[in-house]
Amino acid sequence: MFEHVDAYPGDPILTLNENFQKDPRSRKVNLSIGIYFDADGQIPVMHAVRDAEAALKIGAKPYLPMVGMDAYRDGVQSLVFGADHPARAAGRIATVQTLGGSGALKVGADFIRRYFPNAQVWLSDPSWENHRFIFERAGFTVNTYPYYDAATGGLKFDVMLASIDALPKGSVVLLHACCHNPTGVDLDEAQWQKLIDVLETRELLPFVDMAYQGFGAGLDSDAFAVREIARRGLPAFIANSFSKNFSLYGERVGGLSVVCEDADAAARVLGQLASAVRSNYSSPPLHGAQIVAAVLSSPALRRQWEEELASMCRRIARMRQTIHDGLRDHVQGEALTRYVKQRGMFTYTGLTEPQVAALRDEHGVYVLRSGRMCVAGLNDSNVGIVADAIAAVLKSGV
Ligand code: KET
Repeated sequence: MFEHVDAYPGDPILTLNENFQKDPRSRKVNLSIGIYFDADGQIPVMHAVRDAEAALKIGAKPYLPMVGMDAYRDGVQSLVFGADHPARAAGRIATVQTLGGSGALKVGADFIRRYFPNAQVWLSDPSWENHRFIFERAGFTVNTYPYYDAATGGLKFDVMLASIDALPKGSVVLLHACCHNPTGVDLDEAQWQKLIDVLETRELLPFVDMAYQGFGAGLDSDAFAVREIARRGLPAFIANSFSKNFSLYGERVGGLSVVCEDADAAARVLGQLASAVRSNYSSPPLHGAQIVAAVLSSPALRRQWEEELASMCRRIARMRQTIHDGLRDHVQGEALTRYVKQRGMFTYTGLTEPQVAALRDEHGVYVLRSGRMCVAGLNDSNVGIVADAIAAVLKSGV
């Protein structure tokens, strides 16, 4: 019956993370998956989350509505767009609760495929590996636009812009709102404005993935592109996730917001998103949404959460500086400064596949095959091991 089912080669991120767990070496270091670990190498339970969870009354567990919990959806909108955003006031945004950022991408992809069946999708080169898997599985042809400049460790903005300027009308352009995964290289505000001009004049459909809000320049600045696109009246899909900024990975808390031309369109879009949810998994889970809604709606918990998130960012910045300093004698120029220049959880190290394999096999240091390092996995106990391991691998000439 199943002879034609081929073996799954595994996922470049999740399978590597699972292999790390099975590695018996005690000095191993996990810099593979995009998870924030604290100074002790643990996934933190944020105090705001703990307090919100403790205050939850254990009660009945009804189904949530297909679109999710109202207070949660309102929390998503006010965090992503800002509480007073004009698109929100106009009722132009259709928001559903989703199974993390991944679920938002999938529900959005299915919706676009249904209503815009001829559109193709363009991803940055490179992008989060799962973007391609999600959009291809939803039936799209997936292409790439130039993005990362390996020579400078920065952005090829002009080439990127020219390439997007040549896309057919109605193309779906996947953008990272902030803390680009895997490169850590973002657009600045002036570049976003130019890109939004092109999206508008070419009538393209931006699909913005915001999985790291708060890990770049701050909760509001990180949402600049999203808010500007919505303010200027472009239609847009926004996937957001609370996996990282609430440290709620396994609760699967995310949101999909579709910015529409008016409230009437938003109501119809919301209905079809509900239908997409119903025919997939019926309705989203309760627990994580209760926690996020409680934190975002309580001024005291929200303040506490923002402070904790800011301190997580400070720790990442300190680790960026520490690994930079540790590599100073072994890595030169741009290949070194990128450790402090690139933003968010990741640095695109430029290490080659054989170097990555040597790091893992000989030193127990796990980074992705692409050379992406999760700097949020560094701490005072392992950063020296990692710097020494990279130095040894570079010296060995593999
Ligand atoms: N978008 C991006 C850009 C992203 O990096 C992730 C997760 C997600 C969406 C998914 O978020 P979630 O809410 O968990 O569904 N990235 C990390 C984990 C993973 O690959 O699933 C990572 O890149 O390591």
